[in-house]
Amino acid sequence: MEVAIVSDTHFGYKWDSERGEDPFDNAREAFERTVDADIVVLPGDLFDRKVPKQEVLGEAVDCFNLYRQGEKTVELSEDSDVEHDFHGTPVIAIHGTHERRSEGFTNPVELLEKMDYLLHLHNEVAVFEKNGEKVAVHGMSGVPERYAPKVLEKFAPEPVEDAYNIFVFHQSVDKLVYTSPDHDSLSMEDLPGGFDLLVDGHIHWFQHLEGDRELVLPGSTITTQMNKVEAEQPKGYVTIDTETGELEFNELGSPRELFYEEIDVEGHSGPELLDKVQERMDELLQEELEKKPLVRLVLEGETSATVKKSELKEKYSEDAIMSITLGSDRGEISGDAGGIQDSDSIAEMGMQVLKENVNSGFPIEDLFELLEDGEIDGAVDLVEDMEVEEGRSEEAGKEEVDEEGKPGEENVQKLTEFQ
Ligand SMILES: [Mn+2]
Repeated sequence: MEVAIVSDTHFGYKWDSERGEDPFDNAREAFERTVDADIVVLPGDLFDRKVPKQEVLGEAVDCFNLYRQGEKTVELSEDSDVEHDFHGTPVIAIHGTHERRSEGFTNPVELLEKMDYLLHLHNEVAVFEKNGEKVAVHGMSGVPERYAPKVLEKFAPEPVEDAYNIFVFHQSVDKLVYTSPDHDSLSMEDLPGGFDLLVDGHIHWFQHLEGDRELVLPGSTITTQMNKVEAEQPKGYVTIDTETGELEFNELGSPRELFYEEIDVEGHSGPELLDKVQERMDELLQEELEKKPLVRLVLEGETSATVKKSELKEKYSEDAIMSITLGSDRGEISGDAGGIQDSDSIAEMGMQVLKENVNSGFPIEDLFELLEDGEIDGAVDLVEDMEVEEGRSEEAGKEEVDEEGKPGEENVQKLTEFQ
């Protein structure tokens, strides 16, 4: 069988900005190109927010209608934990960190299941059959990292006999991506053995690790972090031929270009610095591109120049969507990092102070980002959403993982993760 895996489409990411259509454009291309697959697997973060705007849901449904027009070539076998009547190309999804909600609340992936667009798995297996061949998809939806080892232990997925077995999850994994030293998270050794393939969403760039446990991270179909890795790694989706075990990464044709540029401004005066930036921008913008590119400028070195990031962004706003960082990829501002002063660095410092002082698991970065983008309605929605859910969690008094592995402290991770 041919299995296609399209991860982290993040519908609604940068909605209301000039990048608002990017998630849909990229997903549409991936969906169109995989409509003839026997099975499509979506490893979480289909949506960027757990309560997407109606317009975002509408466009997502337009995308999923592509699969509905596909042909169903497989049947769910009786070995499955679930029953489902697929229309068109069978789509199986788990929910990710961005969609997870407390028990009793419907997340957008569950909503799509109710609308009959896909089958949502959480600690369940779906087994497909085609001409005597079997493919088993075992799905564990996203849970807060600290609970992941326990939830997986409880799920304890066992490979289905005589089938090609895929385990799909959406978590950080030690050594592959930053995990907090303060609490447990999954490590490679925790991942179940005996599977033909392990598939992890969550991490936004493609990785394929072969060995004792074969693990593939398809990466997101869109750029979200504007870092060096994202600039170097193409965006795309994965296909697997389950008969030969052959795995392929398929690059998308025309996602928005990302340039990551480090510029040494050591000892530069203001005009020198601006000239150097201009020179680099001229080089970058030579190429004719379908969409205005993303440009991440990292200004390295100490300088006495006073430059406002907002002015630089504005200067090139016709030709590029700019992100400017001082000193390092992480944008750390130290007291002696030079004289580049601007409101953005104050924003970053303010965020640091807020993060240190807000310990309730409130998604403060999301709120800040919305306010920064001038999305007041979105910010109000987020606050209201949190009030409702916090009230509910308190009511339930949840500290431990429940049967479904859906703890009340669902937003804790938002503070440390951007994926
Ligand atoms: Mn993601």
